[in-house]
Amino acid sequence: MNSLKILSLLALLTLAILSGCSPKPDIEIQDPWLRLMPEGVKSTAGFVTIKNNTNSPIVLEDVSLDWARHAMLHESKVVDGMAKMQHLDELVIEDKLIFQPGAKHIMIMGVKEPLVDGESYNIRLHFKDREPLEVAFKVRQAN
Ligand SMILES: [Cu+2]
Repeated sequence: MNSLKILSLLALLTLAILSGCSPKPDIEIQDPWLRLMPEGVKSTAGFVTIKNNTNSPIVLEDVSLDWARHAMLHESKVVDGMAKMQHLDELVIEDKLIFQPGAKHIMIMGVKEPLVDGESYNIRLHFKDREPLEVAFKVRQAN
């Protein structure tokens, strides 16, 4: 092995080590998805896990999108045996925030065009004192 090869190997190794140690993003997005609804249904819900990698709370204040009339933060609850949905003003994320079926979700109403299975649609997450984060949510069947 000549010295040039050794040098380039060393460079690659350094790069691998450096990238492995690069800091995590403040806000980590995991598995964003949208529930595929039957034809003709104009509302749906989005689900995602948002991880806070900082040492201080991050506040999710609102959600917005262009492909439906309205999006908001909701929570499903059973009150006196009845399933109800409640609007949430803002959500404080200490460690992580999980949106999932039957619990907190991004409520989407007035979908303009039918959503296509497997396609992605953007939703902006609005955090307090931060730039909005545009996230691609992928349509799939709820199981
Ligand atoms: Cu809802």
